[in-house]
Amino acid sequence: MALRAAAVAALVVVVWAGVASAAVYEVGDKTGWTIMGNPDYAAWASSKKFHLGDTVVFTYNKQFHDVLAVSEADYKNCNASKPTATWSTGNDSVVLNTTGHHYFLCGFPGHCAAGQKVDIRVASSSAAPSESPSAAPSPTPSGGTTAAPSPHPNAAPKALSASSVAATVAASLLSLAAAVLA
Ligand SMILES: [Cu+2]
Repeated sequence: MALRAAAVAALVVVVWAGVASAAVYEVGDKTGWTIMGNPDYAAWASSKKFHLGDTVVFTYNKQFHDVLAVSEADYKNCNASKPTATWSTGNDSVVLNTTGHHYFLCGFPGHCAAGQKVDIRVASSSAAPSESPSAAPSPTPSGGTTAAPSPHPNAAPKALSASSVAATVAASLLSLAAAVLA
């Protein structure tokens, strides 16, 4: 049972690390969502690498701006008449749950034409960086005549603070699971 508990604990850590790796991006960074100062949202977007599950946050004065999700054609033409979604609280989080382009613009007259529009492209999942488990050091013993290595619960990682260790944790979990099932 101890091994089983350790395996479950390791699995929880892996899942947690996966969730924690989803990034949150403030649109325009500290400038926010505005036309003041003519922010370059194309430059902002191209400076990021958006992945499935990431969140973009639009922060703005709702008296002067809003956020509309629009089609590619409406994005190009700054047509705010038929958005597919609208946000207007002034602090709106949008989860990027599909790959491809996500087009947003401000629906206030003239703002899109002044540059308050952003094209956020989410890379396809196959293009997302994935750490190869083979790159992580494996604690699995190689060779020897022992058929079933018996790791103890201490083999499970305890203090993990960075999602970057997910691959290592996954490798450990695989070894642990193999041992449990053996
Ligand atoms: Cu605006």
